[in-house]
This record gives sequence, structure tokens and C-alpha cells, in this order.
Amino acid sequence: MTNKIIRSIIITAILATGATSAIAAGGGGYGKGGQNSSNANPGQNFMNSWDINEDGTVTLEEIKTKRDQVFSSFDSNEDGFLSVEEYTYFDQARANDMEKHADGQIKGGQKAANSMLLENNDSDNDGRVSYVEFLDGAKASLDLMDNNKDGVITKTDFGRN
Ligand SMILES: [Ca+2]
Ligand SMILES: [Ca+2]
Ligand SMILES: [Ca+2]
Repeated sequence: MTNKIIRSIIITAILATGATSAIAAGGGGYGKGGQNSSNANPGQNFMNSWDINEDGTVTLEEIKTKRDQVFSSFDSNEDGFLSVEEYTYFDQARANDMEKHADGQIKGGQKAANSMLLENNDSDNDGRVSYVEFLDGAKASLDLMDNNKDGVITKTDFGRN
């Protein structure tokens, strides 16, 4: 009966270690909290949570992998869709994270956040986001944040411009 609560605590904790929008789901042991992401290091939180192999670039594959984990984390009833209700928890987790991290105040961070919105992932407009829709959103998400259009996300794509 407390499963749901525990789950949401875990999710919140996980998200707190990650980037603005996002999502370090999956319970990875890196990017642990306490790292102070400040304005001096824009994009650091994003990189911490999305750059899985820690090579300094976030590729489309890495975004897909993360989205897969995120989807699983928030699809509470495991029906293969993120419903409006399930999305509420997801939105909340991201909002909480935005407050904690400076990334949310910079261009790249805001874009990353927007790319996670339900309306930006619900391609067939049926009011819920399927697994396929969510993973397909990875490309749009990358394009949105890839300011210098080199096909990957690096810290240079973050900035106050
Ligand atoms: Ca990488
Ligand atoms: Ca669901
Ligand atoms: Ca849909």
C-alpha cells in the first residue's frame, strides 16, 4: 500500500540529482546530490544525468535510453501510456527539480523542460503519451536543445543567449 509513496519518493530523489527537466531515472549511482550546480557551470546537471557514458556529449541514443527509464518510472500502472494523472507526478518532479537547479533558468534548461511536456510528446493527440511517442520525442528533444546543430548535446549548447 505504501508502494506508490515509496516510488514517488524514489523518483523525486532521483530527479533531484538530475537536470532540470530531467530526469535521471533508473537509479544510477552517479550525479548524486550535493553537487552544486551553479550558474557558473550551465548544463552541468543536465550532463550529469543524461551523459550516460560520461564522455561529455549527450547523444540521441543516450536520450532514448534515459527516456526509456523515465517512462518506466512514471508509468505507475504499467499500461504503456503516461496518462494525464501520471504526467502530473512527472510534471511535479520536474518542477521541483527546476527550483533546485540553475539550469532551469537558462535557455537550454528551459528547452529541455519544455521538451518533456505532455503536449509536446502526445503526437496523436489522444491525451496520453505512449511509450513510442515518448521515445520518438527524443529526437525533437535533442534538436530543440542542440543550439550549435552538431547533432549532440554538449555544455556549449547551454548558455544565456
Ligand atoms: Ca555520452
Ligand atoms: Ca500508465
Ligand atoms: Ca498520444
